[in-house]
Amino acid sequence: MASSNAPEIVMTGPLMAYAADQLKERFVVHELWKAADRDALLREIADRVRGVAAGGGHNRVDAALFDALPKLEIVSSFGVGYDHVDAAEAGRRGLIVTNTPDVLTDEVADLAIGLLLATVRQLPQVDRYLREGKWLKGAYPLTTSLRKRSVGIVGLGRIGKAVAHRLEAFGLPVAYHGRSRQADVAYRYYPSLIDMAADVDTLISVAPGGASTHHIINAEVLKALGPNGILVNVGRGTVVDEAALIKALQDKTILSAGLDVFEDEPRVPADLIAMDHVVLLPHVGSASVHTREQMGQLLVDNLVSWFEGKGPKTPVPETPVRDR
Ligand code: NAP
Ligand code: 8YV
Repeated sequence: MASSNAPEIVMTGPLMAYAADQLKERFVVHELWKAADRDALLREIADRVRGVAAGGGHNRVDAALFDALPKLEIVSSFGVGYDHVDAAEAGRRGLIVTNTPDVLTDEVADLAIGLLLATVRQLPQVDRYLREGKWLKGAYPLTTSLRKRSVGIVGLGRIGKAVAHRLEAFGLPVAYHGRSRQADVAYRYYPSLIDMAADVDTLISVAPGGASTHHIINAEVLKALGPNGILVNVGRGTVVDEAALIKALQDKTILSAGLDVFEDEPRVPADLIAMDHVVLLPHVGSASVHTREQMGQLLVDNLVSWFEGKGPKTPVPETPVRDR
């Protein structure tokens, strides 16, 4: 339990106990989502709250919250993606926003490869086949293969590069699409996503959410990917036009998809759930105890460092660091 003169912060939603308990040791914590009258709580604490701990992607941190908390200095967000935080608006107001990069990179890259293999070799379907006793009546039909595939990565950032590195070990050619060519990699760069989709048969999206990536994987891109095409998405659901993807899967415009992220989580379209030729995961890219604890620790460390006057540890680019 923090002393009564500790800095006051707001938690916008539940966080894992590993992080929440540390916050309560160090700060006076107001749990916004538990308030019977959210606006009344915000009015009561407005002159005292200097920090926000934002957990998960469902509670937006935007101008309305900044207006309600005029003494706010820093938003520490859980996760590397921070599309639930209006970081541009925070930057305009001189507020710091931090996220949790790097500590989850390998975990999410591992999951992306697992999801790719599960999709190509139909691992969940094969498991169901055995459990349903069908092996006793005959072998599972032959599947498609990773052999001879070529992969285009959408968003070759920290996680995208870790995925590419793993794909090299599998002997697969890798290309990438992003807004700019990267000097430190030898993979083929495509300024045009549709051109890349036409040249590969496997797309792996690790791009962030937000306006600039909204629905960039659309009907035209899926058509270019073609009938042997596989889409794996571990970035954000909003990057893919989900309705166009469902149609492309129904019409066999592409072969299959492995999805860890969706447009309206945790709601997943019934049309996707009804399909047996896709693999669907409930946004578990970083969801190991090890990695979630590292992320929780970094969320805490950013707040502690800031309130000790040492600056934020991992500020996002939209919010230039300033002294308190
Ligand atoms: P990062 O290092 O910032 O990489 C993001 C990449 O996306 C960059 O290479 C960037 O390249 C590219 N990009 C940004 N805007 C783009 C646009 N409009 N069009 C095309 N490419 C664009 O981030 P990271 O650490 O690799 O994380 C990537 C994302 O993965 C996160 O933002 C999050 O949404 C997602 N994620 C998901 C899970 C999960 O559980 N499934 C876990 C962690 C992260 P350019 O700047 O050259 O365009
Ligand atoms: C988290 C993620 O599960 O880091 C991200 O961007 O998508 C995941 O690691 C998510 O942010 C927590 O809700």
